[in-house]
Amino acid sequence: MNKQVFGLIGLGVMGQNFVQNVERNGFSVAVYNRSSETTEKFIAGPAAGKNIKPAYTLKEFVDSLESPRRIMLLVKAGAPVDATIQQLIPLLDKGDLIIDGGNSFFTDTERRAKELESQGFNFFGMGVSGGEEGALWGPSLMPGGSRDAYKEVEPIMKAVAAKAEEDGESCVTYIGPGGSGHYVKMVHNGIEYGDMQLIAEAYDLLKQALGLSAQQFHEIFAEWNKGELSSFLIEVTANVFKKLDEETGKPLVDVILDKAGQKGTGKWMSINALDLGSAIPTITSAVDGRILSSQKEERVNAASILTGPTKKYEGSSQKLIDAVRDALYASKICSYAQGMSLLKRASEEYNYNLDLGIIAKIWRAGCIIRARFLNDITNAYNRNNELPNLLVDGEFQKTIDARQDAWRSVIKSAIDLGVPMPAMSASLAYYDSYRSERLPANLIQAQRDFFGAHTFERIDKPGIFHADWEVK
Ligand code: NBP
Repeated sequence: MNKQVFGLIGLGVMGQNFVQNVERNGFSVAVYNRSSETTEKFIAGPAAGKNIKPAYTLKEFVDSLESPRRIMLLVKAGAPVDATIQQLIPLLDKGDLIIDGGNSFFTDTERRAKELESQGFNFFGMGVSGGEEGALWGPSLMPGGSRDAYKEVEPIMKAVAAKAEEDGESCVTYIGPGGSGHYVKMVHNGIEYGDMQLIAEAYDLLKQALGLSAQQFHEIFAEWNKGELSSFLIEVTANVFKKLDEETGKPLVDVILDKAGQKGTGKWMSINALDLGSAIPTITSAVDGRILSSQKEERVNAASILTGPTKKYEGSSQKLIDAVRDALYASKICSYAQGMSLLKRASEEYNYNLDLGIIAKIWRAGCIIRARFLNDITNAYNRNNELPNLLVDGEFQKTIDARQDAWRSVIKSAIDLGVPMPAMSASLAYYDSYRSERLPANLIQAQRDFFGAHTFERIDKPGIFHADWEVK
């Protein structure tokens, strides 16, 4: 009997869509789900007439796959992944490959890879981005694990991944060893948090300063999507403003409660960046922005107590709209500069040997942060693979130079009007800090030495010094 080429466990929305994508690309598939009713429904529904074979026990599932087996898990991250692996192991042969395609935390992936590899199995942590549509029609895939094992699934992954518009290249590449695939996915998601917050701040300033309507916002974002900001998230934003609420007839965005949730990847990235000593203030501000938004009741109370400026914006509307577009682009560059710097730092710390230019390339299609500007990042790393920070690339430097007056004027307007722009301001402060030859850390070192004898270095000679700070 012919065995199936690819196995998938976990028929949630992602699993069902991913497996149809694999089958549509010519690979036979076996599926298993903990609850058999879901499998039955899937087989009778979307999988009907396709080369997708159901299994109702894990043994039946494993036996239906060709060797070495390629098994992908798309189950809820955390304990379900460990539980599924434990049930699978006694049924597998050495050399079989398990791929965890869920949003697992990278240290869990590191642990699982070590455990499974020590027992002779192959294990991959693979970031999958693009939501349910991406899973069905072409996601961006970030697989990390052993390079040899990747060869076993490379043709399948290349076939199912999104293809970049510019050159038709598949948005998947071997990322690196251990938990690197999930690490890169975590950074992708953190960058996504940054992008979303920056867009929301641009909207907020324009709304508060100019009182624009949803239709006007639709037109502005649609226009921005034709230029340098062209990206999935700007396109989504433009379309959001078109949707009317069926109950009230108002723009749906205006009736949505201003409380944003956060599932964890943005927070994980901020915590990890602090651990590695890599500054990502824009992305951390985006996480903070969601946290503050969720404190709705406190904010409503504070709004009746705390005061701010009462000024109205008096300049030209079009000038502000154009300046906000420029500020958004400059802030976005800074946010990506922080994300890429963190990847560079993590690559050194965890020996991932990441290729930053190629990572930017596989984010060009399929994933949530897909954007025209990712080509510019790849080009920057092609010019200099050792770039310490995107900001010092000649092209990005020119891009920011051309926009920095507008960027500063936008932040000034926000301050004058009392509109919070935490992520945009954090981007500008990052830029100003990074370009400062001298920061005020001399004073911090003096304070630390004063109260804790922490010592300091001097600008005029090498060595470690401590002063007696008592001035007689
Ligand atoms: P869910 O995260 O909702 O997981 C549903 C699947 O997990 C079902 O097949 C469920 O089986 C299975 N499962 C659970 Br819950 N507990 C289990 C256990 N103890 N043992 C075995 N199976 C268990 O589904 P999803 O939204 O499709 O996401 C799958 C993964 O992909 C997640 O890690 C998610 O973070 C990640 N992801 C999601 C998206 C997205 O847009 N949704 C995007 C990118 C990545 P059951 O049917 O028996 O309950």
